[in-house]
This record gives sequence, structure tokens and C-alpha cells, in this order.
Amino acid sequence: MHSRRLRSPDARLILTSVALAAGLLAPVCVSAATYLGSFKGHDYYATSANLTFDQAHAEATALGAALGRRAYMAAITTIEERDFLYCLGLPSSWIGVHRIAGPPLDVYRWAWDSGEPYIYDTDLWCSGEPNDYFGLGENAGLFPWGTMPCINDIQDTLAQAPGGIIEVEPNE
Ligand SMILES: [Ca+2]
Ligand SMILES: [Ca+2]
Repeated sequence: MHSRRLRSPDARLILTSVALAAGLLAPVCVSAATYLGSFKGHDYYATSANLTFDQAHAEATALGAALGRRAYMAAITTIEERDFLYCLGLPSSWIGVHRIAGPPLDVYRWAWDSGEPYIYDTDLWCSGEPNDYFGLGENAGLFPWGTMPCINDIQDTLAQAPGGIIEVEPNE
């Protein structure tokens, strides 16, 4: 079930068809992101597919601007948030954690793009990760890692990731 994305292209197609049948203009979507669900007041969206880490970030920024709310690549900071996102059944996706300057294998030198304090947590990272596998310069997090409910680091330039997860805060 982890290969199935929770998109609903059919809904958009139906909406477009109804609008056209009614003589209306097709709707204009303000963002490529797809709504996934809400957890503890934060909304989560999937970016479009096959993006680098920076491209996924650009979609998060665009979505935040479109919604007029603070948005960033998902910061998974609790087990509850991890479980909520895992149970959506998403493929491995970029989230908002990246390595900052320092020794590649220093597991503490990472940061959340949301600005929340980064705490190295073996319940959030996969066993032995982040590991800069083969010294390839792995510097950005993917979640889940295959069917495992944990984060793995890979190179941020790889566009092999199916997409990313965006987290949007409620308006104050
Ligand atoms: Ca969060
Ligand atoms: Ca890794």
C-alpha cells in the first residue's frame, strides 16, 4: 500500500468536467501540492513528483504564499507526528531536515527547516542513519524509508524521490 499516493486526480478531472459542462472556465489550481490531511492543527500536503530537495522546498514556499500561511518541508519532531505521516502510506518523500556544515557523520549537525530545535532521535531516524552512505554527501532526509517508518539521509540533488511532504501551520 506504500506505493499508492493519496492524490485524487479523478476529483480534479470531475470538477473540471462539471465546470466545462456548466459553461464555466476550468478551475485554476494555485499550487501543485495535494492535500493529505491534518494533524494537531497542522495541514500536510504532498508536492509534485520527482523533485530535488530544493525543488520540493520551492513548492512549499509557493504553497505557503498561496495559502497565506507559514509552510515548510515537514518537520517530524514527535513519534505521534511520525506515525500520522507514516499511516498516510506515502512513498519515500523529502522532509525538511538537512545536514549543516561539519563532519558528514556527525549525527547532531542537522537542522529542521522549520527552525524548530533539532534533537537527534533514534526513534525518528532509521537504524544507523544518518550515515552519509559511501561518503556520497548525503545531506537531506527522506521519510518514510521504503516501508520503514523512519528517516534516511540521501543526496539533496537526487530527483529520484517521489516528492516531498509540506507542513502548513494554522493562521494565528
Ligand atoms: Ca511538525
Ligand atoms: Ca543514508
